[in-house]
Amino acid sequence: MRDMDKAITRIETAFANNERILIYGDYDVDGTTAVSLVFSYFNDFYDNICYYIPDRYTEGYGISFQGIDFAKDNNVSLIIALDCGIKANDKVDYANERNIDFIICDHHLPGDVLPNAVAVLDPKRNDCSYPFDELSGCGIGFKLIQAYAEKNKLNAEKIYDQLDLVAVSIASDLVPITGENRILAKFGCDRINQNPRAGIKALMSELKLSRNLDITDLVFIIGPRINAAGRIAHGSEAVTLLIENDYDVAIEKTKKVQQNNTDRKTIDKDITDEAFAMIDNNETLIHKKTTVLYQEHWHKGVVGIVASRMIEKYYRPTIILASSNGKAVGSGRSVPGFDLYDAIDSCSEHLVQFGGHKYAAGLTIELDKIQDFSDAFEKIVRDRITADQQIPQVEIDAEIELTDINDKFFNILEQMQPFGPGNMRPTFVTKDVYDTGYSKVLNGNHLKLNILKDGQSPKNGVGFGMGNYMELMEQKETVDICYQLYANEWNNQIKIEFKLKDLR
Ligand SMILES: [Mn+2]
Repeated sequence: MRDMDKAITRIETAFANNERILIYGDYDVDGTTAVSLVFSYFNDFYDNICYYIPDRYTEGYGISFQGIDFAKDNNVSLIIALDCGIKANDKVDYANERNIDFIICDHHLPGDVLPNAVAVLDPKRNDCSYPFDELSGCGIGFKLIQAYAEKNKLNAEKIYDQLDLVAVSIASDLVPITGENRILAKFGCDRINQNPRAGIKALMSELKLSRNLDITDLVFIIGPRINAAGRIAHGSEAVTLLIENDYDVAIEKTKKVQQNNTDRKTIDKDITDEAFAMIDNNETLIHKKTTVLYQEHWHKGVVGIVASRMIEKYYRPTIILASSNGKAVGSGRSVPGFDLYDAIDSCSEHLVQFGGHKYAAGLTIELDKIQDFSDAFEKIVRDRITADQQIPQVEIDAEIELTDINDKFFNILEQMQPFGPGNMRPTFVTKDVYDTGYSKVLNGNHLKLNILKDGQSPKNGVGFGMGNYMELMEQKETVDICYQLYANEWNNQIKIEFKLKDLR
């Protein structure tokens, strides 16, 4: 990777001169896992090292002046920035004026001019020929320690011990699980399931998770708990858990992480319910093509999560805003295919600032401009969104018969793991199946299916939250089902079952 030699040489000089090194990373899962990874690895043989995570609310995303002041106050002369810094030109200059060097390890798109750092590791640099562009921020941190170990002929096992964190970052940052990420994710999941670090083991024990975890579990169970620290308390709480070597201490720290997550869920649910009610009780809002909502008392740490929930229900481009320092700040989320960033860009005259990409964006608005922005955004979306983009689509990989579903078929499918963005679990369609008479709605509105197709033996499956489809099954002679296959372990027996995605 471009600049790797420079980075390693600078780190070796720091070790040789016993310089104080600061590991700096963002407050999200990618940032905190990256900091934990690089810190744990170097701290194993080098003591003069500390870490810093900015406060989400007082400092915001990326490298902050406060962080550099902290470094100066603590006699730091080298900062290794992870998952951020690629556009922090002014902060790096500020550090240079104070005789603090920077090594930047980022995976975001660089601007026209790179910061004046000792080394800038970023596979998305135009002049970097590294063959894989989609590493997570934590993945770049892994490359750094890997290069260090290689150059110094150190034990490779110690490097691989850190892969659990890389897997968590890959899952949570939603980078594609293709190429090198798929390999890192596979061996990272193996490490989590065979011999996880104390912090992750403690988290799994607190959650009573005894089964093997996959990428989906990392996205929905482990990731949110690490993330909750930065949203509710402080991102450094996640790092203290992930770098803890003592299991009993880790168990104690997990309790705090769990509490943060419970608080986060309560806040998130309260706001979501309130937002649903705002729309459902308003005829005009119900029929719009967009959702733009603001409440002064909403917590800005969860606006992104709430926006995603709104899309699940109303399926349209959504922006949720909360107040911050006299302005409205918020997060936008889009539906597949629709370019949210472009749409916001077209209304930018009403905004203080905005940034993001096709499906997710952040923005700041003056309070008295919210209505103007909301109207302009609605108009732009109404003009641009296609009919297809307004209906949830299920992508189908293949049409198969019930007789195709057997152990051998399933085992071959499982070899495609780990699944995730860029490598989704295959979705199948089987046509003309019918109820054996044993299908039913379970409490909580889940559909328990037992279906047949002429000449083929019956299969079991479940459709979560799809109990309302029972009526359709009873009306029609045969239905087409769309599903994914899973192994269901019950009474020490493994059964292949399908998870219903759609039915018609
Ligand atoms: Mn990242």
